[in-house]
Amino acid sequence: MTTVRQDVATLGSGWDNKVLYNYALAMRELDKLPITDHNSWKFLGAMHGFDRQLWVEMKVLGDADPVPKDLTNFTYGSQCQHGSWYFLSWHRGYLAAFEAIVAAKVKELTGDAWALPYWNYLNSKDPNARRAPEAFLLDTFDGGPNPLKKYPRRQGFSKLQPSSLDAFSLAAMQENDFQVGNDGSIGFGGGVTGKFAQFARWTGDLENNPHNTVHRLIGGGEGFMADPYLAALDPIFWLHHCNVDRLWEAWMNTAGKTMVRDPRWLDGPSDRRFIMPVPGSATGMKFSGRDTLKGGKLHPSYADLNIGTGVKPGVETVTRVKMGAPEHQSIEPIGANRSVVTVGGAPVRTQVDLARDATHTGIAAMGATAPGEPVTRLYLALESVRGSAPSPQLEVYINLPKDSDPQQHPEYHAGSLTLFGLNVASRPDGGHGGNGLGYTIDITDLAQRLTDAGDFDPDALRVTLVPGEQISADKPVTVERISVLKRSGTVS
Ligand SMILES: [Cu+2]
Repeated sequence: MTTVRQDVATLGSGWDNKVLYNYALAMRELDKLPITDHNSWKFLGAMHGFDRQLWVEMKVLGDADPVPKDLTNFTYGSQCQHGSWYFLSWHRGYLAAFEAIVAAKVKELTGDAWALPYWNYLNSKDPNARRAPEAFLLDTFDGGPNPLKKYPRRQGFSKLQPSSLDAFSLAAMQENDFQVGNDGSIGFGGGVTGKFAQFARWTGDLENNPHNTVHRLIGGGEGFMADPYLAALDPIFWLHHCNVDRLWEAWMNTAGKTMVRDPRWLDGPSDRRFIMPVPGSATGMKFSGRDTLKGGKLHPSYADLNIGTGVKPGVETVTRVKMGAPEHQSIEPIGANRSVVTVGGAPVRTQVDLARDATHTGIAAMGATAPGEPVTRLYLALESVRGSAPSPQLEVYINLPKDSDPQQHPEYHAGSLTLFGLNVASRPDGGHGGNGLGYTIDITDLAQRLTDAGDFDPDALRVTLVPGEQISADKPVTVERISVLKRSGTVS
């Protein structure tokens, strides 16, 4: 790839931003193509997720529009990979295909070269970083409607407005390992799966935050970005994912980070290949994880990997103790609750009974820093989370005093989850039998603080789930199991 992806904020405002002007120009043309064309706006969007009835309802598609078979038989359509270690590699291929098709159109229309820009929304040096690039908010373009604002977003949307507890940060960048343990329940990149799965099981740290959060902050309850079936139709999707992809690239280039080398990741999935359309052709391009890494045909090039990434590629800056090679670390469940938890209109409490000795040794080794010493981290795992809303928000507290208002006690807040794709992952007729989603929340620092304050009982952990956006008595969320995981390693 010869073109370099740049920070959209550095390219000018409004339609003076030439890259976004050309983007709008190309999208207007790609929108004229029918969904049967592999280079059409609709076809590209449907590759992420497709539901004919919903698309007709949302007036994306006409009632009688013919839909190509290769969209509905999972060849091209509904390919997006979430809740698994393929999340980052699949989306990298998806970005490359989209970028190539738009760039070819820009070239044809203007003669300009074009690369997808990224939205650097966590750039702490830019006070306007959270504002959407202006071109996505303008009503008109070139005397007509603005293609970059074609589809609905959260009401009144003009910038990302996370709540004070929202998981909107670069915390994920501190994790040192892409995947830990046999199933990858813990790690930067998501859970292990050998097979194709639109929504698999364990959500990786980066996918959880900022990826999922930003989808909800843009989409709200009514916008396309909140729903995997519609998200990729919004042109802003691509600038968001471009930044997520850049964060992965920055992470891989940082000393002390361990990228996965498992052949199942490099060459998988085992049951099929990922496939992307190419400009002006009906024949697709197949790829696997290997192609997305340095030296591979889908490896991108970014203008900068430092600003707004929370890491300094090339510089040894270990902010968190290394726990040894991922394959030498272990993950052990040290307790679980006893029944399914249903969260509707109000906070719900549940108790996780802990194995006392395992908890004691776990807590004792949390702060280890001397090389060769055993070191642990603690995680809260939420398994098989199900519901019908597309991206509900769930707040998680531990050891919150009984009958107290969670809002008044941020000191017990363990984490905030955006359950992006919950609707798709919970469908029994979906690719994964409605298994729902899984999350792990790092509670090491909180457990340490509670221990220091004498408020951590090694026999039991009290967990409170607080409903946020898109959760109500009518649209509840259920959590099959809540457990505590102890991750053990050796300081290295
Ligand atoms: Cu996404």
